[in-house]
Amino acid sequence: MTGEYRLTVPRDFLCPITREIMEDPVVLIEDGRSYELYAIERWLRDNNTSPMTNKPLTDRRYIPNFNLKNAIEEFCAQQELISATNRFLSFNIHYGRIPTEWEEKPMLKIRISLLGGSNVGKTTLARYLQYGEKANFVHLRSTSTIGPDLIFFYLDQLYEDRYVIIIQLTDIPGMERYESCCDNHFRSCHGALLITDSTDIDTLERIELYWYEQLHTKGKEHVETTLVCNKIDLFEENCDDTYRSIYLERAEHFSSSHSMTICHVSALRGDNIQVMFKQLILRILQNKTLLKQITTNNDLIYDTSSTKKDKMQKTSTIQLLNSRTSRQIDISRNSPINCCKYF
Ligand SMILES: Nc1nc2c(ncn2[C@@H]2O[C@H](COP(=O)(O)OP(=O)(O)OP(=O)(O)O)[C@@H](O)[C@H]2O)c(=O)[nH]1
Ligand SMILES: [Mg+2]
Repeated sequence: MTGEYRLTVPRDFLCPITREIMEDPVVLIEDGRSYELYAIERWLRDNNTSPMTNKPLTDRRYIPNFNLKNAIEEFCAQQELISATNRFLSFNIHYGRIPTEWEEKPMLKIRISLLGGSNVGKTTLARYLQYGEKANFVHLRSTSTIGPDLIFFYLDQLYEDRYVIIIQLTDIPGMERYESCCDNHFRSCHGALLITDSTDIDTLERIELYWYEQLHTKGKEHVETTLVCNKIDLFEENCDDTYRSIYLERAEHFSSSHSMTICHVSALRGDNIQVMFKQLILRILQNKTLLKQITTNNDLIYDTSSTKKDKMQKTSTIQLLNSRTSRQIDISRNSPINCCKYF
């Protein structure tokens, strides 16, 4: 996703004998230069000169250089952090069982809600993220979602080299008669995809007038949002120029006036789906307020008692484990296999 970034090693951190970063730097008193301890010891066994000046030594003593050691340790810690960030940025979103070696690691859960009217493509989008191109071969009953479906994913890179990131995706029913059951998901989500069908400008209006308003009245103050213009395949093929420019202008105006990202996708073909999710996840993790909630308040939204918390934390894993075995079964739109019963 991004190129590898590394800090330049200051020359003073390198031992003049080994040309490597020092772990135990010592100062040779006579020439005032720092060397790696084992390297200067070896040098002085065979030589009676300064490795740097080549002049004969009258004083062969050396003392630890604590200041340099501290500076090198700080540099290495910073470099390690950068390397961990570089590794993390190459993450992909996965559906299925988390690697066994991660099962005991601490988990952070990010909640993302799919919001938008009926038929805009929320379930199709979630299915694409689950199954990729195979999504089109998974048997789906062509019914609308009737209860919020929770689907769990994990990122295949550890965050800060230690946290497993679990993504809880909520696929909300878009039909108006189910709207009242969505309040919990407005309140708890850290990020939301506001989805429109780009071939139907009324779905954009519904986002402006209802879904966005609900999210901002009931949701977290700092929730990260993306305006999703779905069905670009149909938009490009079937819509005339006049309609397209009206729709695009309105979508861009809405997104820029609310400082949200806009993304053109096709949930059916999978265009831009992974990229869009990756961008949203990174924005959530870069949002200090949300990150604090995710790291300190993870899973405490419904119940603060430790027993319930433990149970909920395990749920993510359990759900991921179950999802592997249930994948080949008939996967209807509203199949409970993706619903986590504890929430
Ligand atoms: N051509 C095309 N069709 C799409 C796309 N996304 C979704 N669809 C179709 O749109 C219809 C509705 O998609 P759903 O994913 O069920 O819509 P939904 O938003 O989940 O609807 P509700 O569950 O009622 O809220 C289905 O027939 C999908 O195949 C897309 O990007 N391109
Ligand atoms: Mg649906």
